[in-house]
Amino acid sequence: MTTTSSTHREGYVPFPADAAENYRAAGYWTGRTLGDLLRETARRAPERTALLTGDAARSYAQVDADADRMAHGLLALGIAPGDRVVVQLPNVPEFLTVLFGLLRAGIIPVLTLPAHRRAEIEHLAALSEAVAYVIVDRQGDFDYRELAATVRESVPSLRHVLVLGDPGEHLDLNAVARDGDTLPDIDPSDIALMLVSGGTTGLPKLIARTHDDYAYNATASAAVCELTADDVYLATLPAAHNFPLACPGILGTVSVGGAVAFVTDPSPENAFAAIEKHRVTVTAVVPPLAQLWCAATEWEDADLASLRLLQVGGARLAEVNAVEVTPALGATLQQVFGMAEGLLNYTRLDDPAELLHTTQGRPLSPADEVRVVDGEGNDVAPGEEGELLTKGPYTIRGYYRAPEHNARAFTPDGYYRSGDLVRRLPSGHLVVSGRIKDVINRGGENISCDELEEHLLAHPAVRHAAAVGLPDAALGEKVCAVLVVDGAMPTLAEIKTFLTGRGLATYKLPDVLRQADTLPITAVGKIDKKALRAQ
Ligand code: OOB
Repeated sequence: MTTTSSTHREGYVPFPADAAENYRAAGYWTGRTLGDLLRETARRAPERTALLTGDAARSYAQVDADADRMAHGLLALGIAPGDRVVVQLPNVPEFLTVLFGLLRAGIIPVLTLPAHRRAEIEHLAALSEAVAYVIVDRQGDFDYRELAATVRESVPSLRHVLVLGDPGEHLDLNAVARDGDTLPDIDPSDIALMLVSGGTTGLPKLIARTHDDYAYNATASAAVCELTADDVYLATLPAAHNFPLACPGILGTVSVGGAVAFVTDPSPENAFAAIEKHRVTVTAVVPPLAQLWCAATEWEDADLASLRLLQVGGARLAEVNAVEVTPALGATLQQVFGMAEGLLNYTRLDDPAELLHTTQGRPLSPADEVRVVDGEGNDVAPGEEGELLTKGPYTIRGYYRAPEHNARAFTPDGYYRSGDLVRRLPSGHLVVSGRIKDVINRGGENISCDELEEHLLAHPAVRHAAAVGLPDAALGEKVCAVLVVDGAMPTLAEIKTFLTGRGLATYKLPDVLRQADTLPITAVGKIDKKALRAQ
């Protein structure tokens, strides 16, 4: 017997009833749960490979049974449907069993990234009132068991720590699975899982996604990427992130009966070996990794011929880097502009090269509503820059347990204010031109960091570039360009001449140049401007 805890709905902002009805009537929401996606494939194609691990492979029938056993085991521990469980696993095959086990039990995974540490985990565990925390024993020189012991002391709701590997003082995850009879009925409009916001200010927020909306997110994305049962998806980015999880990622691949493989280390050496070994056809990366992979084809000799689609997103991909992808890796490039809050934009596989290289795609769904607005909230003229506002069948109406923040982050009529600056082309494709807050105010002139970075990256010596504002007594802020270079560092005068030659206005030219060996990155691998500014 299990009882559903209904506390999980406290602080959840549901879709309005009329919108939900429309999404169902139009067929976007099908009433399938995320657990059903796996179940349906397992029934249709039990013998097909679901999971490619180091040397073995697991079929859909096996993974389906593993997930059921995990679900029964978790419930037997006294974790109830509706309870929240913080999951912090690297890209290991067990991620799949734990995820589907939780989903099948109606227990809500709070999907944190391996790079999160005490500040984030404590905050997310406390906010969600999590009852359990799933970790791996250690990775590299970091011991998650110690982190868990600390978090347990400060978060009283945490009753269990489940460890993959040597459990130490905690519970052994591998000993949890057990047989059982019936699993709880799951309401597809209920919360399936929680993602963590990639927000650039303050502590991360929780993004509750329902079965209905997230199943649509994954299956519609699979359709746009033309995924089939013959595809092999490599989870290169941390699997807990929306992009590799459901865009179309792991869930999209499972829905069509393809195979999933994982790598914990996305370096070219390691990822290329996995691509060759598993005959990987699709994967997703962030722009700095795409750049590294392209460069690495010069010295790595793995066979990448199986790769048909490289998805790049999470941050702006500069045109100079976009054009390199297909010649270097032999795969079609797809730009993906997405957000854990919902809206996904994809370039389509048959888009002309110009659009593939210079835009961040167009909305996934015909039901996505996108507005581009000025500072007063009025729609800008077509083609003009403005803030992207959005609502739709897979975009949240509010963050979890964050009423004050929601009052600012959503319009009264339910649009999410993305904070992203975009231009919309006649084709519907969006060009991301920056973040509202990622501007430098130099003596009253606003300079978009993205724009300046794009120009800096066009310089042959510049591998990575980040523009940040530095406090300045006279100007308020001055422009600092931090560069990672190949070979000799250009001088400030050379950079100014180069940028002027590209037609950049004088007030946007850097005042200061700094060289760095590497740029700080976020948990998913984007350039971390906040950390850079702090430096
Ligand atoms: C993805 O999701 P998040 O939640 O980690 O970050 C969302 C933010 C967006 O609001 C935007 O500021 C930025 O990341 N972003 C991009 C971008 N894709 C995301 N900025 C410029 N160009 C792009 N292509 O990052 C995410 C979620 C699902 C799929 C892909 C990425």
